[in-house]
Amino acid sequence: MNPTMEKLNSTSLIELEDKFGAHNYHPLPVVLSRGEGVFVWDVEGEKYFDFLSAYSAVNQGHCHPKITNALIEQAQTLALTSRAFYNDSLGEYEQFITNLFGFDKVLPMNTGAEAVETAIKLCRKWAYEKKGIAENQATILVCEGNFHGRTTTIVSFSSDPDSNKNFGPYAPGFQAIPYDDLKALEEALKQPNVAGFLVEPIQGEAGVYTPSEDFIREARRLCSENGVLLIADEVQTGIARTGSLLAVCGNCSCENKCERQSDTYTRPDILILGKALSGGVYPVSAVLADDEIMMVIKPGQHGSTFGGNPIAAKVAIAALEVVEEEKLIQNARKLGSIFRKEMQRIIDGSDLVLKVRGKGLLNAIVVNDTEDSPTAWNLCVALKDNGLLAKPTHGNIIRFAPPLVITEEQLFECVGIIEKTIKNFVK
Ligand code: IF1
Repeated sequence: MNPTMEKLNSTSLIELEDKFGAHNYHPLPVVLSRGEGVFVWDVEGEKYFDFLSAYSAVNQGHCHPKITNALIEQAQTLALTSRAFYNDSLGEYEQFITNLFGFDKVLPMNTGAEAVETAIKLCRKWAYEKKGIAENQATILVCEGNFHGRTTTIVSFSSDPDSNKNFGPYAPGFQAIPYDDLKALEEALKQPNVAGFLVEPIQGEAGVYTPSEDFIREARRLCSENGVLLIADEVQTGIARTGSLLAVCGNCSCENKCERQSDTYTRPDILILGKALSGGVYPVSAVLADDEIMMVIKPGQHGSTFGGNPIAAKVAIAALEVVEEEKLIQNARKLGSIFRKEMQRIIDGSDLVLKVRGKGLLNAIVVNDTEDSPTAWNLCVALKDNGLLAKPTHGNIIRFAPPLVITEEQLFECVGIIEKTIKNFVK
């Protein structure tokens, strides 16, 4: 950056992005320059509660010292070797994460979408080489309203025109069924050549849709009965966000160190993690599975330049240790139920908001207006003016997902900001 360039203000920085950056986002009009814990500051020094957490990548809070130190130390030691050679961090990380989540092996990648693509390739290869489905005939079931990333294969099975219009031709081999519909799943599983069922335990982007209590557990039973792989995309719901280590843990909260054997835990065949796997300081994602599935990929058949790099390995260990050390699971569970109770109280006294839904500290409110109305957006701008940052997901739904390190006192302060903003809001 030009050293003489005086510190630009928010308006000038927005103009720079507008002039020189692709317009693939429409950010809220705030320019952030610092983050710490649950707080972020804009260029003018205004302080905000972050109620988006970079879409649940910053569960451990912004710039968590333990995680950033792991990043800095490793970056000053050995940053990238490629997988052409071994390195002294990857094996330790692989042992750590497979023990923690209870799978034989992990395939390390970088972004969530890369991990989803990896899971799709793994499922298809397993289907041809182990299940005996004829080559190129495998079908993977997905859910309407899904969000699994933005690669051309993944958007091929999106039901959101914003995600896939004019990005065709679309990849074949996917079939969508309604979310949280066990009858539809049971029917679809009767078809030949079904290899897997890719599902978000809670649909984040679709508007934080929490399915019926038994959906994932019954989906597990149906997939097992039909020899189909259950593929859980926990990129957004995982790593303590929903008040359990994984959303598929159901109501278990690691109080009893269940090693995920508890009866409320639904074990997927393939587990996909991302986002908070690094606490938001570095792109780290992972695909976990047992040998029977993972070993179908042989040397040279899959990989990536940065996948499994030493920095990612050290950062991910630190990020996962913070979850345990700071009891983020228990905090998300406790404060999540307080938050929904408080939001319900506010909703009961206002006709601006229809409902609140979610699990742990992944919640959303439905604004009482049409999807294409500016109301949710305008409410988020008003929240920003009152010191809290959130952003609408689909049209009239506002996601509320603070870092899991938030304290009860801070949560009540945020409830106060939301209540005041709703009360004073004029459509
Ligand atoms: C954007 C949404 C959230 C994800 C699940 C895989 C991925 C994501 C369940 C891919 C990513 C991000 C992408 C980001 C905004 C955000 C998002 F609004 F797009 F849908 F969180 F809900 N599976 N979600 O939620 O992970 O490749 O991004 O690392 O694209 O705008 P990624």
